[in-house]
Amino acid sequence: MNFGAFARKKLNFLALFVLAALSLGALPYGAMAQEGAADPDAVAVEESAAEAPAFDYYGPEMIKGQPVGAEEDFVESMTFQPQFTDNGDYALWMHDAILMPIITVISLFVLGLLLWVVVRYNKRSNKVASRTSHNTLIEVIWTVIPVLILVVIAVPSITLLARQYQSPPEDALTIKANGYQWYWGYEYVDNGGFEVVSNMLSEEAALDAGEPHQLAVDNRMVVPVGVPIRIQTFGADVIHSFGIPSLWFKLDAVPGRINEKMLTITEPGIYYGQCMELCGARHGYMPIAIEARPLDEFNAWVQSQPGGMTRAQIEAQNAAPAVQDAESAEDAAEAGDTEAVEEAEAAEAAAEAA
Ligand SMILES: [Cu+2]
Repeated sequence: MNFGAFARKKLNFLALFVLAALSLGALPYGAMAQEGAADPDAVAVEESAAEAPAFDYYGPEMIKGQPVGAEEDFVESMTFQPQFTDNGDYALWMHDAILMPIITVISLFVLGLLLWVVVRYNKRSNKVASRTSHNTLIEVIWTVIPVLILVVIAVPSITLLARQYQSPPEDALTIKANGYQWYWGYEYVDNGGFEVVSNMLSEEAALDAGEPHQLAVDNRMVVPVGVPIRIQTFGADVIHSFGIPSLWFKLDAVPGRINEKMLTITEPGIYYGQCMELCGARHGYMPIAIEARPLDEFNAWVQSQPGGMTRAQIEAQNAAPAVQDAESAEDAAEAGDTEAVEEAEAAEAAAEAA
């Protein structure tokens, strides 16, 4: 095959590719639609329902991360949700400022080339076919320019990848998200170990509360804002995936192992996500709802939970027996008990370390 034929074959392939991409783009987006119309009466309903727990949960006016239906905003429904983490902002910038312009320019350029070839070099307008098989200059150009484009994309791409793998700091707050068939459980490992079980609300209950059906849950995952959170995921039965688009967060929940990733949310609000790994019959009905609150409000919520303790309370509790040990051992030392003196020293060291 000479080079001309090769190039023509390549162009045919590109034409097919462009056609496929165009037809994909035209698919209706109705499947993603959510019925999320906010009902002002529903706020009052939620407020009266919130009498029993001491904690006042956010109402639907605080919803910040949720998908938008095509009938609400056609353009918004096709693009990313607004982002509420630093990684999300960076990724969105990379998409909007780097990837989309490059994709658009390349697509239009290739389309232009195709049209030019179709019009200028068809059988009718080009009776005598060219026998050119090599053109060194063009070959160098169509090798070097794509390489440069890839290098330009690689810089922010690898930066984003590295940022997403950043380990949480040692004092990050640990919350374990357990995937069950078919609901989520949130274990507050650093706050006394209680688990919040979170089930999807029925359509009626969700709409009554002014929240979108299939995203609203009975118990939200409450987390602090502006604090690094160590999210650990675990699959209790099969593989699930803990994904929240507006927080640029997705992590598989795998049986028999714990995955870990850092999450720092920048604004208080409600953020919706879903299980993102096909996990069985009710995979589509195990949504995630995160309620991000300032740290003091998060601590108040923790204390409203059975067995929930803030970190300060846990630290105080851990230090207390050590101090007691030290005191009782000092008494023993006065009585001449050498074993107890050693114990006292160990306890003091432990208290200092705590
Ligand atoms: Cu699942």
